[in-house]
Amino acid sequence: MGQTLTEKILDDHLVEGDLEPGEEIGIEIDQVLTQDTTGTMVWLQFEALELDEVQTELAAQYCDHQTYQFDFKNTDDHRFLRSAAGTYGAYFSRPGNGICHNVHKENFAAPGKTMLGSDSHTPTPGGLGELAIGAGGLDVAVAMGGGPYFVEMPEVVNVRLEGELPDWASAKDLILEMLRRLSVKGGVGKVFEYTGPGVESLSVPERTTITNMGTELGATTSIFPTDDRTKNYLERQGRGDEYVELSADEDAEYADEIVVDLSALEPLISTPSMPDNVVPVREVAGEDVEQVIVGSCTNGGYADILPAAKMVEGREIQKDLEMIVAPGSKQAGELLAREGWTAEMMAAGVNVSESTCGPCIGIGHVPASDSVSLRTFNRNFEGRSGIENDSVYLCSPQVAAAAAIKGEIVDPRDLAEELGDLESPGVELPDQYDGSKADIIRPDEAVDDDLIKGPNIGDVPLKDPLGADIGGETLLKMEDNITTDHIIPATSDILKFRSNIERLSEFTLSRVDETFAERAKASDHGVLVAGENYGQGSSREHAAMCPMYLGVEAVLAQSFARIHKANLFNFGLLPLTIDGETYDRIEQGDHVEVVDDVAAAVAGGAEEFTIRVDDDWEATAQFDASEREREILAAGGKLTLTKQQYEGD
Ligand code: MIC
Ligand code: SF4
Repeated sequence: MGQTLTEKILDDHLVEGDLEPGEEIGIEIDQVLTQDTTGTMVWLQFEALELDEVQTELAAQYCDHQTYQFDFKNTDDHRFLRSAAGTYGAYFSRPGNGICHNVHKENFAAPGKTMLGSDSHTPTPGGLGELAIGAGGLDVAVAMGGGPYFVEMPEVVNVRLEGELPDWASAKDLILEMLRRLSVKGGVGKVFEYTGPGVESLSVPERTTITNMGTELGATTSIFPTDDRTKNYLERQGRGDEYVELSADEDAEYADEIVVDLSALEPLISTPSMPDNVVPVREVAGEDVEQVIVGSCTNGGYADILPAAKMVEGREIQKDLEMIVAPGSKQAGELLAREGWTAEMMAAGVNVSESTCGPCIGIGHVPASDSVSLRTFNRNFEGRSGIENDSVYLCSPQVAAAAAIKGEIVDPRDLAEELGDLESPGVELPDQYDGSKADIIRPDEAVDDDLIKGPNIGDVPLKDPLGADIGGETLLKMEDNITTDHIIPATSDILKFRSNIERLSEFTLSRVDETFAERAKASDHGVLVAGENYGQGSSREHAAMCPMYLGVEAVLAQSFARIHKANLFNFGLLPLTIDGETYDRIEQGDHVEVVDDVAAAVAGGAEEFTIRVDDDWEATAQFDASEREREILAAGGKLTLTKQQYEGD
């Protein structure tokens, strides 16, 4: 039987297990990526592993999320990251050089390679045939030390593309259509492999918009085959020699097939405040807009911004609205400037910003109260923009620019008809770009050979080995789809403590309940209860570390997001799956106790536990863990276990 492209790449990198859906496999990692919000912990953990240098083919550290330096903490973090990259042999991309996924795609992404990144949008280079997976920082640190990455073998789903995109529809509309059909949980345990005649009509930047936002479906990753367009893209980057032709075998078998006719797509939009609240733009047309932002790792490339620039050229954006353009990389920004597009945008009234994630996680350009913000980003979780009760819509650059011209949400097809002189901008790639100009310090140019830690950089918290008794007060009962942004918000006032868990933990779950951290600390032992898809969103391991630091011992949820569940294991927390009835019955404040000797049961292979609630009633909770995850829990976390393994060798 033939293989899917995913299976081929996994097979080439397999070090443990079989490619059977649901089974745990270990794969060798070629490249790793870290960024500034997750990277400090990655390097502190790497330091704790006491290795001399990075063991993967390539490691790259980016400074992208918070590039506005509010106080010394962030600048100290960036300096620490530079020193860590220099000390251990990683590439270092300076603040201002762009968002990790954009810069990585331009400079390092290569067909057929595997990559692990401490950011949930790591799958972006899947658009170039790289198999890239997002993970918690500790998994990335261990992979960087040469250890395999363990993941449940996903089901491979064939997304067959037919036809070609019509005028005004874009790659963003394709991924929004996937979200409309499948929801934010629709990709859990899956890889989306794009195939079919429609693939060749999409440029590499369009493909990476799609693979980037596969994360919002909950997918393990997404991938495209390679072809002349991939080759051409790499050649423009001066990396033509890295091209490899890759595709699935003709007789490959997929777990499922989804067919999307590109020619039937129209401009779509996600309405507040979940990426899968997708409707045709026409359904919400007429809504007043006060802010429009074009940028991010989803739509921040040259090929994404150029359509918006062409649309506003020679026009003026509405006076009661602000339009911000933040190029995803310095490369994109530099090319647009050289070709005069930045000047055109500025003349139209656009506020051109630095290359950063910034506003995507509420750092800068926070929307005004009670206002609508239209963004080309990938997430619109409530409060993520930096203000509670925000109203953030997600759309393509074309829809964003149309709103800036009109002052309200409008389908660009209708605006074109109204104006008479607005043409569909299409997609155009830049001419050759000399990659050496990128603002990256190579390992052989390193400026530091020792770690430089500022006063805000703390230690990695460790936990005791798993004991027999687990349980305590239900410190918080939460609903479905709780995001890591709820658990540890990423706004600048909070994120500045990312390297200092003692301080950061004070903000744990504060967006759900302001008194949580205080209560958790006071009670010392406790559990969390949640509905479906707990921990969706980011790879932020702080969302497991901080509850652990405050004394949470177990999380009982109806289901978990993949990366967050792995992070819970990594920090020694017990993830238990409960059914709807049990969820309904447990109240906040109830005392929940796991009945068995937990340490012994985990070691003995138990797949379920009895929980006793308030000494009054009992229920069964499922425990789905691999052999390796059981060992991690027993040791009190992955860092302790990995150190023990190194010492044993
Ligand atoms: C995000 O988009 O939420 C982030 C910020 O990029 C996170 C990483 C983080 O938590 O710092 C992600 O997606 O993993
Ligand atoms: Fe940055 Fe936003 Fe992309 Fe996360 S989703 S990497 S915050 S641009």
